[in-house]
Amino acid sequence: SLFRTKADESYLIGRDKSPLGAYLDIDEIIKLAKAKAVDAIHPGYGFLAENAEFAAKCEKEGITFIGPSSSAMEALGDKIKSKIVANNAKVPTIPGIQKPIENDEQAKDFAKEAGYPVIIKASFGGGGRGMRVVNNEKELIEKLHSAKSEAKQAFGNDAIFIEKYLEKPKHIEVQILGDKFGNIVHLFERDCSIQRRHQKLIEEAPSFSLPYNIRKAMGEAAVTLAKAINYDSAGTLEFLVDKNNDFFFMEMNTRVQVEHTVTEMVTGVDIIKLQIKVAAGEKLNIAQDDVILYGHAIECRINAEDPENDFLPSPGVLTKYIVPGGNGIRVDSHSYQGYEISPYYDSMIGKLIAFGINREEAIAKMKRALSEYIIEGIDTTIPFHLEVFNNELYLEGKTSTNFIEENFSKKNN
Ligand code: MV4
Repeated sequence: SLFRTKADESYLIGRDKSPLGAYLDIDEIIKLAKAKAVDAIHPGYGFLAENAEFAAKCEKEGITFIGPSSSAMEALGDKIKSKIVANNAKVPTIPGIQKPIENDEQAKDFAKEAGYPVIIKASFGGGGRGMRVVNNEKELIEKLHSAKSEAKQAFGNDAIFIEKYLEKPKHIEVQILGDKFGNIVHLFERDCSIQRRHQKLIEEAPSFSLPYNIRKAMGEAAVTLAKAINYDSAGTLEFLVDKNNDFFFMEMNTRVQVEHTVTEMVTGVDIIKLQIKVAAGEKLNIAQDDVILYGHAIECRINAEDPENDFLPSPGVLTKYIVPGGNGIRVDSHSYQGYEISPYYDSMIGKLIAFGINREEAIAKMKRALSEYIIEGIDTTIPFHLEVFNNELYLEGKTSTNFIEENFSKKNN
């Protein structure tokens, strides 16, 4: 990876482990960190970024984990617990039962009262696993049981809960930053509605379709919740927003996310730099009033996938690789000509970010940059992105989490 060539020192970990095992080798990472007298570890946004065991081991060994405390991470890894925390802080959550489902009757009673459709979710779930949308009572029992066994299988915990299902919501997430002195600011929100099978493909900041008063209220709700748990690092609170612009807290991510870049572009705040500073015990050097939005930013995830073929992974060597540039274009990437995209990991080649004075200009710059991003040897999501930026509904801002399914499914599924 490109970043390794930029580091002063680098070491191989997990030589004899499997591709996943190598990245998850907590003990070897700690051992190496101690041998090299490492002060702090940044876990990135990958494998160990939300692993409370890893954070706890760093704490125990006196190595600063650049992220929240292991206890905050543990509490927020549980979706039922985090809903209860939100409710106690008077932050709205989706109507549902605030505890693990104990029997079929309980779920049946809730669904009857709330009305179908409802959704079953795994408390420790992710990536849509252990999740079931239930349209009527006939489906309920079977889906309860299959969700439970899928959750057990995938997450080693079969706690599931039930909520009212929101139709065609927007996925809006709020970036926050806290320090060890109780200061917390929000950096406003991102719209991440354009996803496919729970993989985000396009993210934007700020939200282009919500009025300012709603966005401000969401930011304040995020800070309220973060304060309630003494959160002291960078984090993201995910909300769903319904057709009436009512917003509901869903879950919190205790790491920096892939799409933090668009927030950096519209606030000028270097999120990673501040995350490192607060981990080192420094006070946040910005107050809420210092956070001023300017312009619009869009990120496209350029993946090694074939959008013409159901986004089938397309690993291989980048035989030609030329990145776009110019005013307002940012490329964050670990790739270079000759680099091989491995079949074992995430298929991302790079993140292409465009900044403009408004959404229209950001889109124009993005289209130009997409057409100038030259990648040969493998298939990429670039043609898909170009299509989105020519889609009328997208251009009008009429997107939801169902956007790809509704507009691209004939071709891709
Ligand atoms: C929902 C929902 C509608 N109603 N919950 C998907 C991932 C998981 N974190 C939560 N998800 C959803 N939860 C209720 N009560 C719709 C989704 C959902 C979704 C959410 C965000 C982005 C893309 C999505 C795609 C399908 C379903």
